[in-house]
Amino acid sequence: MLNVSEIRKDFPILNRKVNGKPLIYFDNAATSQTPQQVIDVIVDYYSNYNANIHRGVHSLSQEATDAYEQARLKIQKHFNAKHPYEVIFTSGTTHGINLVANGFSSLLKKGDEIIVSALEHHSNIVPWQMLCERTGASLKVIPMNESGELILSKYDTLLNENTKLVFVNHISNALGTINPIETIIEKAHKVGAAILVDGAQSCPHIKPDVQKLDVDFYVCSAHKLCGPTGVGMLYGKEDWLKKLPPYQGGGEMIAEVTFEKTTYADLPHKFEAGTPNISGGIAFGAAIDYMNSIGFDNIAAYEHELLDYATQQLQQIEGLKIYGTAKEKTSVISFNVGTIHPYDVGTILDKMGIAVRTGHHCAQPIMDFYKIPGTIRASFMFYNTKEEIDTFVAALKKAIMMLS
Ligand code: C6P
Repeated sequence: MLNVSEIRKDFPILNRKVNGKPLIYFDNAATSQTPQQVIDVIVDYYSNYNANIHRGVHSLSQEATDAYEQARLKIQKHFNAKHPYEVIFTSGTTHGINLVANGFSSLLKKGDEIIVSALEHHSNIVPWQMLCERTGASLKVIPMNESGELILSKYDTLLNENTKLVFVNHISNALGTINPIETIIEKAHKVGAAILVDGAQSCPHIKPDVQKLDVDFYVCSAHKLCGPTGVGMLYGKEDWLKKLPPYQGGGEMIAEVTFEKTTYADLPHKFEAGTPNISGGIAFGAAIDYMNSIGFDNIAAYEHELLDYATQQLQQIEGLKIYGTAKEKTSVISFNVGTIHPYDVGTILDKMGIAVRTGHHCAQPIMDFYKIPGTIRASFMFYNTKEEIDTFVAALKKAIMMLS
């Protein structure tokens, strides 16, 4: 059982007003809020030991390096990577996917096939299309059904000996569907394909075990799990990370540089060119500590309660249609009301202090599937409450009256 009123005290932003009304923040799938514990870590870094890492002999640099590498260890432990050097700091999910897509440029050829799912965010579509353009490989798509679930029997028909890579998200950002990644990974491996799982939406709700999943690459962003923006991680199995060439050249990623030839640093530094987001990396570690102190089982159970409660309330509104009704779903509700434009609803809700996301959610193929321009998306975290949902539903009814 979560003590939500105590938890809410950790989040200073939840005390503010927006347009004169207490903030109700239901845009967590875009970015989660940051607890004081994580904010303090960032302030402490800039107040006490701001310095570049892995470079200086001086004390500040060593303190910063130690804290940054401690964060890497926390992340390794959290995701259960076998080695710390299998954890690459990135600027976020998008960066991690592009790093892998770029690396595969030299490993794919014409005739090779890669598979993506119909439920992907643009970040997990466009880099692979660019990879296909560079290599001549072709892109196949696992289709979805009306409920927003992937049709796995169709996945079976796409897999063959030419399949080199599969990309799928763990949880859809637009619909909240939890994909059966265990099965998807197993099937990819049966034909010898590598698989990348986009964990941007799952990392705040589920604690994945990358070794148990046997996934080749797993990417996520810290800002989705109560950490700062501009930092994330790529997990890759050691063998794969050794096979892939570096993504960016620069300081930190080299062993030796001459004008004739440069040799690259070992993992993880081979993929970490330039000065990283040091405070962000350290705060990412603090965010993981924070989430674990609440407990992922507690988080999942409570958020499921919120999802069920909100779904029941919304279903009672005439003309309201929920998109994404998968059996396995996380706390995301995408919906429209009649022919009212989502943007108009979002704007009125904002006037009442309620933050939701409207639009295509960077998942245009999903919107095309349903033949809609976009949806209103409410997404909940463990610091939200049923009372907030009540206020949101009442505000939504008012908005519908104004717009009808
Ligand atoms: N989705 C949303 O409102 P970045 O921007 O790199 O941290 O994450 C990109 C990304 C990749 N995959 C999935 C499944 C995602 O949900 C996101 C980010 C946000 O849904 C912002 S567009």
